[in-house]
Amino acid sequence: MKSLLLLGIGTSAFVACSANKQKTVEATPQKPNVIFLIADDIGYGDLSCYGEKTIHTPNVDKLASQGIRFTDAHSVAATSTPSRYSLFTGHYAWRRNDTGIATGDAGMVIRPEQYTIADMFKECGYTTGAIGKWHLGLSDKTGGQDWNGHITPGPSDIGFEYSYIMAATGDRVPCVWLENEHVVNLDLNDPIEVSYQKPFPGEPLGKDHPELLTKLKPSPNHGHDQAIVNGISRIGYMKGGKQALWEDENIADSITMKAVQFLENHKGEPFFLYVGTNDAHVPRWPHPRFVGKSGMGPRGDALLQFDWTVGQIMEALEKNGLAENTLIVLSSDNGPVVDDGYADKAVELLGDHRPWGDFRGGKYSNFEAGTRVPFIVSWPAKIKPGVSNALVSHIDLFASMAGLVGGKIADQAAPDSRNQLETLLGKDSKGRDYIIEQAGTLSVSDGNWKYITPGNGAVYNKLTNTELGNNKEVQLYNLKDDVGEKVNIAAQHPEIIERLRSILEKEKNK
Ligand code: NG6
Ligand code: CA
Repeated sequence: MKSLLLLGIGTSAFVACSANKQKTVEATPQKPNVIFLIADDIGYGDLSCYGEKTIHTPNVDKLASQGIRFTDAHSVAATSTPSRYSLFTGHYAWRRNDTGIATGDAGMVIRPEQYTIADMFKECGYTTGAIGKWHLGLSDKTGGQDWNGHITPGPSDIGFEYSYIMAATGDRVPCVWLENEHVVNLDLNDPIEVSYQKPFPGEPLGKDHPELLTKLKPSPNHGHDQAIVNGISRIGYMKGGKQALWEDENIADSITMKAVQFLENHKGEPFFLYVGTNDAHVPRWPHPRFVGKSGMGPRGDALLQFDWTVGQIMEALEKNGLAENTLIVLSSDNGPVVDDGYADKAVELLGDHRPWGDFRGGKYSNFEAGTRVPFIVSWPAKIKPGVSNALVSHIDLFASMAGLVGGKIADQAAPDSRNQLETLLGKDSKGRDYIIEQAGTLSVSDGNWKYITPGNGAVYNKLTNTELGNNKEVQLYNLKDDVGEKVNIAAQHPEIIERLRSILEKEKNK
């Protein structure tokens, strides 16, 4: 309701939603529940339904077999914060200059007055929840959190009625769960302090005390050598809160359990649940029951753990009679990375596995593997299973979900999101006419042609072994003939470059 009021529109959004609902009543007689299951750093080739023979993810495969598996779907950006920002707001993160990878003490990137997909669901009568990875900042400003009190503004100010989240990432402090904006299990006699500026005297750091790193050590020269939590050094400094610290091996269990609880608690009403898994982000320290199961070390085991989470959620839906009328979107926030900073043998044990499938690059890259992610939409009551090659972007989930539930988005809200519901439900096989991808620079793809704007960024990230796709020259690839973006044919096709370049210019000037 907030943005409508801010925009000076008198009608309540709920009324708008209900009024609009009448129009869509035929298409959606019963409001479906909606779950977004967003993996972290899981690539196109990391799920067996996408064709790699080296990994076995039966639960995701089952979801794909009952829904639509998309082959040309994209996250908005090749890292988490801008990707999730855009997913929740329908606003391209690159329109702002403060949506880069957030620290654990960052202020909230989405401001309370901004209209989000959760606001929209809420106004349409949905119960809303956010569980797992957040990475969108909290409180009014960097360092503005009261970790020992109510951390506000937070998820509840942008539409999520319930939240159980980690503030940022597994490798950033504070390593605690926040439930409804309060640290879980906090002992006020051992208050939490967090800083990204300077260490706390007396608190050992990974860089000085490798002997205390009993679980994982950072990869050489790859950061992650500050606060030590549970035998793993992280990014940022932290003090206190011993009783509240998460156990790394239980992170997936906690997220899964909270997700299952949420859907059980709300089975009698329509709900929207965002689940951001920690798998397969670093530090990878899966539960012992997955250790050694993939043969690929902790990264492969974390993929199996992700698959387990998916299976548990599907089973809980089944048990509670919700499976038929729940729409699940399963995807990843960005492409895959093998060594992202910890010596977890992910490189050594990768074998023939190709997390990026046939695509070039990976997380952080302008090349396709940066944002071409797994994307499955399942809704047994309505969707005929299949595979779709339509061009799809996370940016459209907001408007498409509004289309689904009869939500009304005011003009200025979610400006970049389009209603692509027909595509998501498998009734349209084309999808968008173009998408914009964000990494070191911006790219435009129409599904056939991909134009990467010139940029001065590094060509290669040695630490993660990623071809970043930055180039001082214009790049143009024909994705249909050259899906691996091997041959830059910019010189041969100035007219195609001009067409894609002008699309981007128009978008930038909006
Ligand atoms: C990088 C981290 C990386 C990961 C990433 C965020 C270093 C050297 N690397 O800065 O490990 O945390 O940020 O990943 O610190 S994301 O998927 O949440 O965007
Ligand atoms: Ca990520």
